[in-house]
Amino acid sequence: MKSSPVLMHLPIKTPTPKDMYWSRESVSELLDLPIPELMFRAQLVHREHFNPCEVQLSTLLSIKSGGCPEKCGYCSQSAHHHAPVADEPMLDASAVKAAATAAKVAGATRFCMGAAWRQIRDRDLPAVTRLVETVGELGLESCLTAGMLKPHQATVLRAAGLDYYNHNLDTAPEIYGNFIPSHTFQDRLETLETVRAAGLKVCSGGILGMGESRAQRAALIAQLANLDPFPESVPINQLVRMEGTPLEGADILDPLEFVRVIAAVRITMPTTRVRLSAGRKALGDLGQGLCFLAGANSIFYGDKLLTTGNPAFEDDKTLFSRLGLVAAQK
Ligand code: SAM
Ligand code: DTB
Ligand code: SF4
Repeated sequence: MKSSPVLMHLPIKTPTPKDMYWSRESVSELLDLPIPELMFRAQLVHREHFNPCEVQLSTLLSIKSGGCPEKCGYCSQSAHHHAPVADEPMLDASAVKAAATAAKVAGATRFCMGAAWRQIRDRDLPAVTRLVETVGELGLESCLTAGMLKPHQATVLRAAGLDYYNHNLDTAPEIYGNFIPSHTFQDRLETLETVRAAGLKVCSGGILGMGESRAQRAALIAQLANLDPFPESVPINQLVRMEGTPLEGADILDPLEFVRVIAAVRITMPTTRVRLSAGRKALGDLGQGLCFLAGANSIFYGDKLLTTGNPAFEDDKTLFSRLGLVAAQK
């Protein structure tokens, strides 16, 4: 059988040194591969670093919902949009303890808290710190996503035991302002540097389905992969088209495009946890199954994300059993 031109100019075993620079063109070449070739490469990389049958479980809780001053076009929590999401006060430690305990009992190893803030204010820091400590006391890994962060705040959170900070680059730099006009891509990069400098682990990924091209998806992946070091966790969200937001009428993403991105993230960031995040319900069981074959090895686990639904615990248990997957210990 003749080998394809693709096979001749890309090595079968994609090089994976941590210091490799990924041009957006090289990531585009991956995204453009025939699916069987792309999946095979992703699986080779996945098996070098992980047991492909183990998936890490993170549970998400919104600790401060709605009323956000930012204008992210996809988000139901912006005060500038007309989504039916109320501006709620921050949850207290007892509410977080109850939710985190339930998550642990259900099998989650990481508990992620999300706040609808542009940035953490110093006056909120003691209360947020208490929530981080509450999660740590239960023996769960903790993750926080609360907008931009200053160096002294990152240091306080790390000292309180925070493990991860989530701050997504979300989309390609050249179109970031089209969807998110109230802060810049550079602001996001600076917060990620602050997170890293404080010794926190980085969780950063993006949203697919906002009308971006495949080449723009490659640009996002290259940005993430070229962070030095690349993030320990990469959540990939499919846009949930929220009523009352500017993106409520966005075109539906081809699920195979989502799968391609998962595979390219796996290849370019071999040791990261690739998390299926928003949009799992829309992907369905077969779509998710393909994503696990492409190297996804983490999910948000629990029937709610921040303001939208997610598959129920029991549905995920059934899916894992059908696919022969088990929960990772960490
Ligand atoms: N306010 C903080 C921030 O913006 O970083 C933290 C919360 S924010 C909701 C966290 C991430 O959720 C966003 O960066 C985006 O990737 C994702 N997200 C929000 N709304 C979404 C939607 N409708 N569909 C898919 N992902 C969404
Ligand atoms: C991430 O990348 N996705 C999560 C988490 N990190 C904070 C948030 C998804 C939000 C989906 C829409 C909603 O529930 O409001
Ligand atoms: Fe606010 Fe975050 Fe939503 Fe943007 S994504 S509007 S910063 S909660």
